[in-house]
Amino acid sequence: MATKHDNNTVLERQEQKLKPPPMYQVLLLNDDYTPMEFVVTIIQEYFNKDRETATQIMLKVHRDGKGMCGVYPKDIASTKVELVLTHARKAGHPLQCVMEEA
Ligand code: TYC
Repeated sequence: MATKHDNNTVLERQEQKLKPPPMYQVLLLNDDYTPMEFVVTIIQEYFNKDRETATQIMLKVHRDGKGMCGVYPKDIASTKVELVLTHARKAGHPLQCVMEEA
């Protein structure tokens, strides 16, 4: 669309080029050592899931090797990964948490 200005110049309106920000999935990965109960509480605490949903996600990770806990903008996803890893290491568990573009 074009807009006529007072001084007779005509400015073509800029195309809208802004895309919505990319979103990131946060995934937990399976391992043989982290206790199931610990993973369930991590999912409840950091991904705001109720106990039943957290248990389903944990079991999916246990069965399939990985599972999605949530989808967030980049900085929030990255903060969740760091918080989960810090909590797991402090507790002495090798739990792995990663993010990937959705
Ligand atoms: N496989 C683990 C066990 O049998 C449980 C587990 C589930 C570990 C999910 C990590 O992300 C994980 N104790």
